[in-house]
Amino acid sequence: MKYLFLLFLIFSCSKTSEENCFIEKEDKTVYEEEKPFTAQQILENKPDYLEVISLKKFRSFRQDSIERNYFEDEKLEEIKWEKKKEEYKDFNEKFDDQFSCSNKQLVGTTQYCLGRNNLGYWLLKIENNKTNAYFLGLSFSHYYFNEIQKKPIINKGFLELEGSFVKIVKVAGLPGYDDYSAIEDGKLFKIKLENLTKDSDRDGYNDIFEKSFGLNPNNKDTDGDGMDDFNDLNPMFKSENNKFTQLYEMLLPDYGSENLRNNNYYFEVFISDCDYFHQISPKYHVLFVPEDLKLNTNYVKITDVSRHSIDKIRKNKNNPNIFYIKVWGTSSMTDYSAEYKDGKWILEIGGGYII
Ligand SMILES: [Ca+2]
Ligand SMILES: [Ca+2]
Ligand SMILES: [Ca+2]
Repeated sequence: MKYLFLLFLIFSCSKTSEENCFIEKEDKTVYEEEKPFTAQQILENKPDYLEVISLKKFRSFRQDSIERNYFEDEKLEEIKWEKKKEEYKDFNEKFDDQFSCSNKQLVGTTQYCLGRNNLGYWLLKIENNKTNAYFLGLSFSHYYFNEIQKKPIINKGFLELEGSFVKIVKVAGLPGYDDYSAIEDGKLFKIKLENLTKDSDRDGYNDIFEKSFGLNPNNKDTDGDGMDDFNDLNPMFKSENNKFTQLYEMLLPDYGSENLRNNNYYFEVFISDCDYFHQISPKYHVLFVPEDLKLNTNYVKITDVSRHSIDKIRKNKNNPNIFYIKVWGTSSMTDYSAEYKDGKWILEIGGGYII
């Protein structure tokens, strides 16, 4: 009886695919700008493994960003660019250009650099020709690391980065062109390498990465489909094949014929509760974030890691084979109508505009 009751609870709490994947009317949720954290709040919410030290002498955010963005003449810029390309050739080649890299350091025969991609900051390592990337779990919404680090970033078993607490300043009308302003300068951020590189289930992703995005740090195969997290293109959910997963697969951002299977640190992140969307078999690595902010991980709550989104499906009231669905990019929205005919989807753009 007790179990039956529990079962009933589980059933009544979870929404059906019908509710999670389909909408009746246009969703008119108004986006509310969230208040940026204060320095105090960033400190209160910092991960346990991070130590923050206030420095007396430091390079300010302003100074660092002015020098970083300082544009000399075109020729000099080109020389600088070529020099950087040459300096980071090893990292770019070995990591297949999945990161932009800075502050390279050699420790013994091991090479390190600070990497950045759309998910956030990473420590990259090349050791005996083997590569590893460790996610820092520090949001670019709150943390800024100086482009020019005056001291080595690896020091006595710690990763040490100088920088500031920052907030994102949205540029009105230009989504994706966020700017930063410093809240508090002169910080030293310290993480013990042992904590950073910890990979409890030895699947290739450090614990911090798995916890930041809702993967299981104690299980190589989070969704139990037989493919380990590192090599699973859709590591959070088991893939299925039905007409609606096919529709979502067709609407995914297309990166052509480029083989991204081995780009294990390159992810597209989608905010969706729709089971059909969760069940896709993509051509590159994907992660999903729950629509309910309360169910998000601490990292995703404060970090905008999603560049594209695909809405819920709207039905045509008169024709059960016609559906409507919207796809959002960083600066555009496309409205599709989709007809399911002879076992295939026919997509038509029903209008679209640039924001
Ligand atoms: Ca792991
Ligand atoms: Ca895992
Ligand atoms: Ca798996």
